[in-house]
Amino acid sequence: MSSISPNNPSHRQDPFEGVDFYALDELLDEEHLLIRQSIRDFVKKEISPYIEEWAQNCHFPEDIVKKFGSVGAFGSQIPEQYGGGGLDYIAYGLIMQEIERGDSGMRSTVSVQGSLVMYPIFAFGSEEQKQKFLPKLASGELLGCFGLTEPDHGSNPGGMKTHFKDMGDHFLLNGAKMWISNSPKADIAIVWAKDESDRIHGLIVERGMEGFSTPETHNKWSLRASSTGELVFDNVKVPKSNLLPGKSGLGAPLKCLDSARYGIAWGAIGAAMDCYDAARRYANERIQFDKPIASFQLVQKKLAEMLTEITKAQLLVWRLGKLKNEGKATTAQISLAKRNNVAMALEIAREARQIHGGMGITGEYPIMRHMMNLESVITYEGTHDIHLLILGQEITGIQAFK
Ligand code: TGC
Ligand code: FAD
Repeated sequence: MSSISPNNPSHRQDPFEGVDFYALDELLDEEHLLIRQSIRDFVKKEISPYIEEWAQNCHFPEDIVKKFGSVGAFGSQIPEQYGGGGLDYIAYGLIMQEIERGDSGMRSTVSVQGSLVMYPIFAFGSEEQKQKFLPKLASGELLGCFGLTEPDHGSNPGGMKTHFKDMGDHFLLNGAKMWISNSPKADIAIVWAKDESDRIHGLIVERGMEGFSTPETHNKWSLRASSTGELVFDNVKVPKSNLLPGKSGLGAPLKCLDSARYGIAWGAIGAAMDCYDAARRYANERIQFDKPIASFQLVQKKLAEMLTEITKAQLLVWRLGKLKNEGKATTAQISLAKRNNVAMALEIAREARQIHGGMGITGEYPIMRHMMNLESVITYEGTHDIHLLILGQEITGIQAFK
């Protein structure tokens, strides 16, 4: 690939300063503000100058993993004794917001590692598993992935076919997972599979185990700077000590998804803020009919509606974060926020793209990249419609999935 240098003038300047129309910073404490600033600085230095080229070239920069580790982006909500940050859920949300302001694919890497790999090991793992894996995952020495989705079971993971047999001194794992973020580069995979009684369990599958492969998924138009692939298990011998002993059943992976979906609700605001900020600047600079396009009412309408929706979304996640800190946030509340905020961000990306006219389709601006990324974000971790049905079930008491 071509050389990537921040000194190359084609590499994007990043003048972003935040969006806070309702003085919501007053709801954050000193530590939250410091964490947000340090991640914002990190994104400006380590992601913004390069992201366009990574995305254009479908390149996942493997060295970013240790850099994320060094800035405390992995497992901020995991206790410090295991290498995590020991921080609250507002801090976790702010980290996701700032990283997704840089790129949704970068945020994917971080939310998978923190919420879908470290969290299940922390919540359902043995003490030995926690000691062995969590500090290395926190530092970025190890990269993990989470295998729930299968080729024939996406929205309905309970129908999964991946299974394992008890062979006495080990388990024998067979099956395949699809659409797995980080998989081609991951050192370990948290794999959800059925035992001989059709009960779902989590297994830690390690790179190098015979019969385990991770083919990469090519030709994506979305999350191009994130590495996506399959997990294939062909008679993989998994040591019994690699089974997560603390919880079984579909509720175990769904509990991990609660944490990751919560992070996405914050992250989507980051992508929306970046699009809004770029559109606001562009509207003031771009002259048509001898005036800045910002002087036209239709452009002002777009900007005013963007700011309104971002502000509503910010209030939503702040309250959700407080509930999460108190252990009270429900799955349906998280669904509402993930669904609303991702759709909001996608709509803002589309409107921002229009404000940029033809320039909006180029890599000179972050808009089209965010827009294409958000097409994955609105699908993974439960599609837009699945979250609507989770809410429908909460409201009516009637499940409409099946
Ligand atoms: P259902 O019968 O509703 O529930 C099965 C069992 O699970 C329990 N449960 C939960 N437990 C803990 N936390 C939750 N959030 C839970 N939700 C449900 C439930 O009580 C029940 O327990 P039990 O003891 O009675 O058995 O399950 P269902 O089969 O009807 O499916 C429900 C549905 C459709 C909502 C669910 O399967 C779902 O959410 N589908 C969407 C699938 C999804 O989100 N996949 C995400 C894959 S990972 C990913 O996309 C990562 S992208 C990462 C990135 O790059 O950022
Ligand atoms: P389907 O389930 O086939 O859905 C297709 C359409 O049918 C959707 O519109 C859906 O809303 C609709 N639909 C399905 N069921 C119903 C119903 N009952 N009622 C109404 N409408 C319905 N998975 C992982 O396990 N780990 C990962 O790390 C991961 N990373 C991903 C990264 C990317 C880039 C992408 C695109 C996906 C990733 N996924 C991952 C998979 C993701 O979670 C699934 O794509 C998602 O859950 C939807 O499953 P599906 O693609 O099979 O769609």
